Amino acid sequence: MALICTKSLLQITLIFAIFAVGSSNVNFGKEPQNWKFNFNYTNEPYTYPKHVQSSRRIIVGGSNNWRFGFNYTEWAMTTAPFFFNDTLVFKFDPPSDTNIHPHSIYLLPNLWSFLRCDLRWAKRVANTSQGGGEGFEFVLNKWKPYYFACGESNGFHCQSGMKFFVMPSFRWN
Ligand SMILES: *[C@@H]1O[C@H](CO)[C@@H](O)[C@H](O)[C@H]1NC(C)=O
Ligand SMILES: *[C@@H]1O[C@H](CO)[C@@H](O)[C@H](O)[C@H]1NC(C)=O
Ligand SMILES: *[C@@H]1O[C@H](CO)[C@@H](O)[C@H](O)[C@H]1NC(C)=O
Ligand SMILES: *[C@@H]1O[C@H](CO)[C@@H](O)[C@H](O)[C@H]1NC(C)=O
Ligand SMILES: [Cu+2]
Repeated sequence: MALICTKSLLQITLIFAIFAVGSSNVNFGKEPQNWKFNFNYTNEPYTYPKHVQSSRRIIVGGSNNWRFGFNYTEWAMTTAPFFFNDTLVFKFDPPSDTNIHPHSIYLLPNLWSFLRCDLRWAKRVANTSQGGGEGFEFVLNKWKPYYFACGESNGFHCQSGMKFFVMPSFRWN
């Protein structure tokens, strides 16, 4: 449910941002100093502070990498916001004699599948061998929600925490 909250928050933030842009016009006469700090219509309609860094490379799970028994929903909530063109790096060892429960990466089609770890319409983006070495790279290059999950053991890994949701934000620079 925290997930839905995160999503709603994003939407509310977005709506508020749109509203703020719309109303800044109206308030221009009343609050010029406020307007000055946030918007500059003499330049481009969307000129925001340039404090946000350019495309990042984010290791999914940090030092935990992509593994069983870690809660990636929590990780994603504490790591958010994610931005357009951020690269997610999934690191997991390929199957071997010592690694008999390898992982993979799937994209689930919607929130419903995500919540239920229903892999029936999921699209595999990386097989069990593709997370080795420097890891598997996935670029967030569309403005859409991404529902990631491990597809192994018939959804059991997903249900145990190997799933997370990402909605890339605009980067204003
Ligand atoms: C707005 O943009 C113009 C042109 O780029 C610039 O000269 C001016 O300093 C900007 N004003 C503010 C308040 O950022
Ligand atoms: C994202 O990366 C693509 C390809 O490198 C580039 O063409 C595009 O302008 C980038 N978009 C943003 C918002 O940074
Ligand atoms: C995983 O995908 C890679 C790249 O497409 C391919 O070379 C490899 O054979 C696949 N491995 C398995 C176990 O399917
Ligand atoms: C992961 O954390 C989220 C948010 O705290 C929680 O709702 C969810 O039940 C946790 N998942 C597991 C498998 O523990
Ligand atoms: Cu797994």
